[in-house]
Amino acid sequence: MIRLLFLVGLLVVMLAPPATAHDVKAGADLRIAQTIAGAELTLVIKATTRVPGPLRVEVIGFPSAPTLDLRLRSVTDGRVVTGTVSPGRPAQLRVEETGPHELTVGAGGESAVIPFRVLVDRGSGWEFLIYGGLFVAGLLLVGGLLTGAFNRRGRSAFVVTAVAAAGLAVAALIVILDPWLPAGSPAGAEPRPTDSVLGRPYVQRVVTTVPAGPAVGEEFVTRVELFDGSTGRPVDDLTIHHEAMAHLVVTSEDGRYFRHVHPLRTAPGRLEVRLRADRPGRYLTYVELERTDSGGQLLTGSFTVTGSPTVSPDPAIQDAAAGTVTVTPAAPQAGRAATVEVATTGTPRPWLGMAGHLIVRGADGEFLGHVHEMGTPGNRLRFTFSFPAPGRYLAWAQYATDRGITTVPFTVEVPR
Ligand SMILES: [Cu+2]
Repeated sequence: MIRLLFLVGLLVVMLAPPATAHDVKAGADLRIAQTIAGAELTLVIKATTRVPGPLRVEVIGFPSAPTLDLRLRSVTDGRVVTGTVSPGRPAQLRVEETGPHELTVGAGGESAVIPFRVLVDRGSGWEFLIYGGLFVAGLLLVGGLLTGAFNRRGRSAFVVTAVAAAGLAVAALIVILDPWLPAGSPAGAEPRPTDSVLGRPYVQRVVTTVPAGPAVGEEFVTRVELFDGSTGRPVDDLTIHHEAMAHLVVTSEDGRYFRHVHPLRTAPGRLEVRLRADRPGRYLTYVELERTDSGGQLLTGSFTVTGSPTVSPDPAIQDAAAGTVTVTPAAPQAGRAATVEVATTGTPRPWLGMAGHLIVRGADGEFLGHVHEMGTPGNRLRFTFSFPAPGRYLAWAQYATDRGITTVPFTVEVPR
């Protein structure tokens, strides 16, 4: 009997609680990277515990952020509250109910509309068994004591004690099993079919610039329009993926220009970011995103910049200083894991949920890879990366410190 109990206990411990990736949990902050007014920042919508109540919004700048104008609208009843937020000065916006909301963020003539849901945990729903069990046990314990005191015959006292013990056992069992029991959906959650395991259709994209064919040195808007591959309707169900609605990598064909930015949602299915190019030619764009209940997707595109190169090249795209990057083995084999170590200047702090990012592009632009650091021994970032085929690769390691985001560009040759 003891062996059986031990076996059951072991099984319970071994069965991990069911994990659902990218589920917005009540009680968890929502972190969204945005590139706005020339700044790279992360907006933090703090978890709410009660509604009506205040919703706290913070901003972290890499390295700085402008004051952002906030406008929070409840989709359910149209109620609007406004405020401002800057680093170290959080906003408190009053929310009246759970459910869908839109947060409009504005600065420097740009604005983004971020759809999200205000969720409040309702508990697992099994509490009634815990409290019920304890209540019954307590009641019967008192009853048992009274019965024992006034009744000489022990049998009814035994029954009462047994029921009390059963109540205690149920309460204790629920407490122990709680992480494995299905949690009730939080108040304000989107009603979803539970059997939607197939995912949603792939996204088709159109990348354009405003104006079309921008000139070197002139600010322009890169616009990404997302359409559902099946219906052709705008895709507006992006989930937060690595702390952003979408990650946009823009590189010149020669790789001397590199930007990793987080475009603003200016309309349903439309993402925009302002850029300035420093050389003419073809630019390649890569969008990393994830639809609700679907996997991650990588979408590619391109645009052309006209004019002649600017006099001073971009300081962010100089080659890495000797000794900054170590690739092991020095001549990596195609399809085999290689280790890339990058010496950092300053202590990295989390950006997009990680200490470091490595983006690798094939010389012809046909391939783009993105991995995260695998442990940071001291002021070094360590990545594991498998180059898919022989050839020349352009790579950029990125990390954030108090001084902002550092990009370390380097090239890797994978021999035949
Ligand atoms: Cu990103």
